[in-house]
Amino acid sequence: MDIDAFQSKLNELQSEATRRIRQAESKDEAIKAKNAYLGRDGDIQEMMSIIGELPDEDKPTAGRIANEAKETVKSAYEARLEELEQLQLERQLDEESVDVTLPARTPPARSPHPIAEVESELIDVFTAMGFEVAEGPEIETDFFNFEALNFPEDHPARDMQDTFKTTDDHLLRTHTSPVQIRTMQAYQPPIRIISPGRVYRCDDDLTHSPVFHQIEGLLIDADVTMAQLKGTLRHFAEETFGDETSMRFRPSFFPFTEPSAEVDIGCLFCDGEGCQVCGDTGWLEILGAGMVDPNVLETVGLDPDTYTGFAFGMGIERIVMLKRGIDAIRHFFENDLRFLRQF
Ligand code: FA5
Repeated sequence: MDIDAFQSKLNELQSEATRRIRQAESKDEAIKAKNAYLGRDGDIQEMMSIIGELPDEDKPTAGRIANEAKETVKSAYEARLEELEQLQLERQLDEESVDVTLPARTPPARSPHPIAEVESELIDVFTAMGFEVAEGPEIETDFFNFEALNFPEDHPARDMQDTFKTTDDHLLRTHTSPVQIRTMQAYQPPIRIISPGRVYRCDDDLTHSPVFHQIEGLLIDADVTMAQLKGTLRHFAEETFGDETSMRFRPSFFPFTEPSAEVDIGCLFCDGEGCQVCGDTGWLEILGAGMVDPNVLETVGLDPDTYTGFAFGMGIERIVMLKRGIDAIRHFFENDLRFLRQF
């Protein structure tokens, strides 16, 4: 082979190689095409071994043009890789492109959780009567949850509220009544507060949950009477359950009120006739209440000869269940959308 034949063979291979590389549709195809010419057994690579057989004076020219051909093919290969990457990116952008003319996605319709809804209805009823909202911590000390409320240590009255303790002195509050103590310590009478919030007890059945909600009420002033307690709760019952609702006070016991009462409303399901829901009594228990015990007033430094007061505490779940006809308390805490979407 002479230098002219060498050159024309090389030209032929170079244009073949660049054409194949430019036509490659993928990175793999481009690599394959490049290797067919520049790889160890590639056609252009093999031309290098022929250089040795050329006359001495042609060897430098042959070496130069062979290297130039290799460089040209390599450049074509690199350019094609870049093009392929660009194409791939464009294809991806095309697929993922946003159609700005599409109508906007509207967020799904939301509604408050039934407990939050009734809680805020109850807050409206009491704030309209002049009560203010007060809050307290859910992790309480034994002092605020029990001792200051006249539950002596080891007294059987503590057994009424099965308790989650976190340390010897700390517990998850079992009722909202500790907010009474915190408020009386912080403010002078007249005091008129309601305190909604989460409370915890080691309970679990159809009508009792380990976490539930209460609303506490407290009114302290000179000459507060039980008649005012009854009037306040009667107004609450009428606003919450309707004007025709009947109500009764039954004597009861709470360590922090004296006298104490459980308050029932006439059964909403049978109009007092007696049914399964009210256990054939015609009445449904909705809250505990009473006149603030003088011992409690003394503990917070108020003179029981000057001040009197009433307090009440109700379970919110119980009220929602009655108002909305819900048969098991656990529905509130299961987050089942089939339940929640009904409200
Ligand atoms: C109390 O918790 C008193 N602190 C209420 C009170 C306040 C009385 C102020 C006097 C003065 P009791 O343990 O009865 O009382 O609970 C009040 C209400 O919470 C009950 O009527 C009931 O509706 C609700 N309740 C009690 N335990 C649970 C529970 N595990 N799950 C859901 N609701 C509950």
